[in-house]
Amino acid sequence: MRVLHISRTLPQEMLGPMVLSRAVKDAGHEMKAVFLPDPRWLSKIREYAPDVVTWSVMTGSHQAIFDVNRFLKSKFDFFSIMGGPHVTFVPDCVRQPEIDAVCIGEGEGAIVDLLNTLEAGEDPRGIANLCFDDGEGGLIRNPVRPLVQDLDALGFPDRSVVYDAQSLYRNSPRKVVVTQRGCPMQCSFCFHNAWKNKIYGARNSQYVRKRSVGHVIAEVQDIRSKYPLSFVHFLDDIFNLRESWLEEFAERWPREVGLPFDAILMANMTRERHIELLKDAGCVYARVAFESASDYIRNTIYKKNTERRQLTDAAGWIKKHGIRLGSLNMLGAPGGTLQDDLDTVRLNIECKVDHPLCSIVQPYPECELNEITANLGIAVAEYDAFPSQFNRETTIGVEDRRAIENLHKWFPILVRHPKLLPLAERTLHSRILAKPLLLAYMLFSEWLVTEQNGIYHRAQGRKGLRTWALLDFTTRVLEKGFVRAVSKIGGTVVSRMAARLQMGDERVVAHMD
Ligand code: B12
Ligand code: SF4
Repeated sequence: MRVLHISRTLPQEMLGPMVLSRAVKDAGHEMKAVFLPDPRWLSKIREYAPDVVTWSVMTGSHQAIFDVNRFLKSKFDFFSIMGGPHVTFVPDCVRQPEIDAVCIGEGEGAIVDLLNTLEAGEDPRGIANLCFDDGEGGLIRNPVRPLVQDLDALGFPDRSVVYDAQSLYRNSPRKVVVTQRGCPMQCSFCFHNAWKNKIYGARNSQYVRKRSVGHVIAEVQDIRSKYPLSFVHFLDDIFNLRESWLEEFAERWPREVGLPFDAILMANMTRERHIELLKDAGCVYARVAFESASDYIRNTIYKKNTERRQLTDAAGWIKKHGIRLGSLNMLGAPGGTLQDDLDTVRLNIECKVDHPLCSIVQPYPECELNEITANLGIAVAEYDAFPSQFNRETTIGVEDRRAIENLHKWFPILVRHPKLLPLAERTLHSRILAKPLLLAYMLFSEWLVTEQNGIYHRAQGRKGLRTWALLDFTTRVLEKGFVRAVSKIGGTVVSRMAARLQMGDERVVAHMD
């Protein structure tokens, strides 16, 4: 069977279609991908004539995907299947006649069973993990198969499916790698809690899985033998999850790979020893999720189970060992106040965060935060109203909405330039300043990315004109400004450039954890 994965060009390559493609190809089928915008997308689809079209769906971009799928269904004949977090939690969308099936939870086994069944001309409606419209106003929702326990047995993700279709990802010297699945924490705003408990009813011992260090290293060596690679971005939600794993990784990585990398750490698991190991292994940038300075918001609302002291300790050790410190923060919490959010700015200032990343909280489907916002009477009415852009506006009915949205734009600037705090406080309620602040936020975020690029260059020992910070910053800002100005006219070249320029923007890492 011929499978085609269709996706928007996102700020970084996606592993979902790569792992699906590994399973699809190992089972003897074919898989390709198309990334939008692509002026030749329709002719590519016509030439390839896929039997099955796959989509990965996140809340916020779901409507656009449903629309494109509907359009394609009116032109071509294929079986359409969607997977990923949005449809896992909102499978009802399969009632739309153009969506033939949705996959709940992990998809490797389900997609292979589907292809084999369709090829044999049999009825796929009994396949585990898949959900169908029953034609009578209800759903056929099959049970999920057990979680994949041995991640090494899945093989390496098939990168060619993505890199052959989108050269921006292939040519980038920075590649994403994941070493685990699952998370033991219970954070109310994160999909893990709902995925583990509501979808799988799993214990942490089944849910939290790690690849062997040898398998990860072999994958990175394999990538390096085929594609440009000088920096590894580990996607793991908690890189310091298991100390014995970290010890082995830190011992082998510098000898067997020797590339600089970045990672996310969980403050309540972090010891200074972890930072020493990471530093020795080549970590140049580590992010810690602060979320909120308020103990009530962080632990009662967000359920991070993390003391303020654990945040400041982890941050202090990262700085002490000369690693760039990033923080992840969320403003506009249900039950929180503007003062709580200003305290979060102050906590970041106290910790001297180099790369402060901030979003405005969104209660995604089936996450516990929805129940919390519903109990407070400020829940999101419709997921369809979710912004598809990175969280820059509030979707829940919090007080001081305007001020929180303005503070979000000020956030990275204030953390790096605390003297501006009194000025910022005077502007928070201003409506006229909203747009200029957004512009300042975007420019400053570009500057943070420039600083980050500088670290990557230094870690590689690179020198020369293209490593000059001011030049890097100016070139990217001018290019983006130019693309914005002329993109209204449309055109192939501009679309391509716009897609390229998304690479490395602040959203790449901003929402994670
Ligand atoms: C890396 C990452 C990104 C990257 C890459 C996104 C991507 N599409 O891969 C970037 C930075 C671009 C990104 C952006 C966003 N992200 Co993000 N991201 C992640 C992260 C950390 C890892 C994803 C990953 O690679 N997992 C590993 C792969 C192997 O798993 P997977 O993609 O889930 O695929 C498996 C299954 O879901 C399923 N599957 C997936 N697709 C399909 C398709 C078919 C046909 C089938 C059968 C099965 C199937 O099978 C796969 C293998 O088992 C996750 C959190 C996490 N730990 O998973 C958040 C996460 C997916 N992101 C999330 C969000 C909210 C976003 C944004 C909306 C943020 C924003 N507001 O801008 C955007 C949306 C972008 C988009 N349109 O896809 C949420 C999604 C919640 C939801 N209800 O939708 C998550 C779960 C984070 C969270 N804490 O809740 N993200
Ligand atoms: S927010 Fe981070 S620590 Fe919390 S459950 Fe999600 S991945 Fe785990």
